[in-house]
Amino acid sequence: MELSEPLGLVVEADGRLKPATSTVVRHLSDMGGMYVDAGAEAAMIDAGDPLVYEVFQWDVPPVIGELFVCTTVLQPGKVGSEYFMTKGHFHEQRDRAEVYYGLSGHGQVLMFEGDRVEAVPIGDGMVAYVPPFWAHRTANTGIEPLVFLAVYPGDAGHDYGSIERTGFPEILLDTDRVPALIRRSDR
Ligand code: M6P
Ligand code: ZN
Repeated sequence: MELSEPLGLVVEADGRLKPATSTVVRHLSDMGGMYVDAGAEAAMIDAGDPLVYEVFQWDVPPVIGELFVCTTVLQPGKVGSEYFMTKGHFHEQRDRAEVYYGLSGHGQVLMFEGDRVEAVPIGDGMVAYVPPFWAHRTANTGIEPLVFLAVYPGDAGHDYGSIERTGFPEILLDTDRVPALIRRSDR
């Protein structure tokens, strides 16, 4: 397989990566049942199905040694009291790590492995490190779009299945304007 050529990329003021070879657009209806308040989710989908996030990616050959580069623009908002977030995934190759570099906005990267859950802040100039084996998702706790750049190995892959089935063990809720991680079983 041919490997990538040297390339320069630009993150535009709105967070779009240029050039990008693939774009993911996720509205609330694309996240089927991921928010804990199913009633609020259904009402928001009925009322116009808001845009939650977009990913702008420079694709590379999916092999060891290459690195995917992408930006995510995650809108501000809540479903009930749960902040807008990405779907979240494990890497198909579980032992592949990832780095996030925050460009604007305010949020947290939620990670879990086994029964452990950690939240790392992300925002302008902040770096979050996702270690091997940890599932990861990002929540926007601010009032403007959260923009971050992610870099991850070419052969990592995305495994959404287990998150779609069981969710994260803890969710990030707005409690009187303060983000708090709450055990799903404690609600
Ligand atoms: C980051 C990276 C991407 C991921 C995106 C959205 O930019 O981790 O690989 O696709 O966030 O997250 P998800 O795929 O979980 O919806
Ligand atoms: Zn990842």
